[in-house]
Amino acid sequence: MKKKKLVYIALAADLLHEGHINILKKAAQHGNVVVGLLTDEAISSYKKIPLLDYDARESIVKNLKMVKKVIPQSTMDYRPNLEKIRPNIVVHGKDWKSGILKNSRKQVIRELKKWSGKLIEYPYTKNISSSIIKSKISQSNKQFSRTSLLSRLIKVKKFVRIIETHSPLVGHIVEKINIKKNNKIIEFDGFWSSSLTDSLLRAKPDDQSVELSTRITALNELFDVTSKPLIFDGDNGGEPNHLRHKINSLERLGVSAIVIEDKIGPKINSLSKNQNKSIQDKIKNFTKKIKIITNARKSKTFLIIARIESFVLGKGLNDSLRRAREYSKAGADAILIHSKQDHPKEIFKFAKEFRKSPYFKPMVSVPSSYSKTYEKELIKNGFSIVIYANHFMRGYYKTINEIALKILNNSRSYEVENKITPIKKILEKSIGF
Ligand code: SPV
Ligand code: MG
Repeated sequence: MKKKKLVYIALAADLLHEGHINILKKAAQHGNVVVGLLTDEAISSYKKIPLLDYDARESIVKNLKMVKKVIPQSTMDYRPNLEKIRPNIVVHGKDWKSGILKNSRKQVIRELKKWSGKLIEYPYTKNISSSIIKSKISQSNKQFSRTSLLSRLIKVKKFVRIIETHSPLVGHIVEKINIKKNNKIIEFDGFWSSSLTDSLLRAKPDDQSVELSTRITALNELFDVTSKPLIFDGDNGGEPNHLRHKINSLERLGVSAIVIEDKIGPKINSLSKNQNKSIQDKIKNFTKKIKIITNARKSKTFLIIARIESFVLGKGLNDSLRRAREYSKAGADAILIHSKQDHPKEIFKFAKEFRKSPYFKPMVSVPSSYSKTYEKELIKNGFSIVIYANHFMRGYYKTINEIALKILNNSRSYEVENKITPIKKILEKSIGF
């Protein structure tokens, strides 16, 4: 009997639809189908993290009657799997001739030549894709799985990039903006709700005078027009007796994580020069707050990020390491090690030691003062999250001042035209609403 041909097809298969079935049926007509199921890491290297994780997707795909076998494909480079199984045929939708997968296509063709394999391309089934289904779902329920997104991203991405988002408009821009570098999409993974910029937006100092209810109303508006995860700056968590209720409100809203800092007394922003009145909390009291949050949250995917202020308050490395260990033991899911130096030496020293600890947890960096530090240095030193904490607000403040002065100085608005977005563009669909 003639041996059946081996057919390879790579799929994400997040939300299976008739398009998948159509192409699998076609693939099965050529021989035995091996699905290279894209791992969560592979998918999030070029689009959003899948709704269903690898195991869930695998259990669905391997039970389809057209599929003989499922193997993981862990990057967008098909070659390692092709080399391993040397299929006679690779099946793919036609649409990868242009766009982000163009290069992968060329590589596949070159690779198949080595053993006279063939690439067969079929037109995509019209008007259906996982992205279309997801966008329909998310339009009807924006909170859908938002809370858990950050904990999943930390697991599948080497590095998570978060940026301060003080308004729905900023969120709308952050949600959409991206660049292509080395065939990968580089984008912001989520939002930072900063106490500093939430206060500045309301022309108030960063001293907790903006009520939580005001900040929550703002989050609601932001969540109305976005789908990425958000980390909430919870200052020091406030009154321990109220903390449980705050956590319930934030989690229900769809917030993914709260950062609480180990300072008590009058709130003074960590980047302020004068920290004389800042008092660091006792480890015992702060770990109590962490435990209140671990007990209050409904799901472990709502993360607690403990923020250590030892460096800001001149306490040094040993104190920060002791605190990191105790906060981690108490249940913190990640550690934000803050610094206001203009270089990252102290936080890198911390990272080097903390990485050896049995209580190690993912580390978060806020490089506001050490802004010359590249992300790749943070990654090399073991950080998994970066928060760009205030940059949009600082840009906004500067631009508004410049525009106001230009109009006053020129007694007309013409001179500001080259500093601002043309009305036409604002009304275009790409920016417009
Ligand atoms: C914030 O953005 O409000 C922060 C970070 O807490 S910092 O301003 O550096 O304290
Ligand atoms: Mg703050």
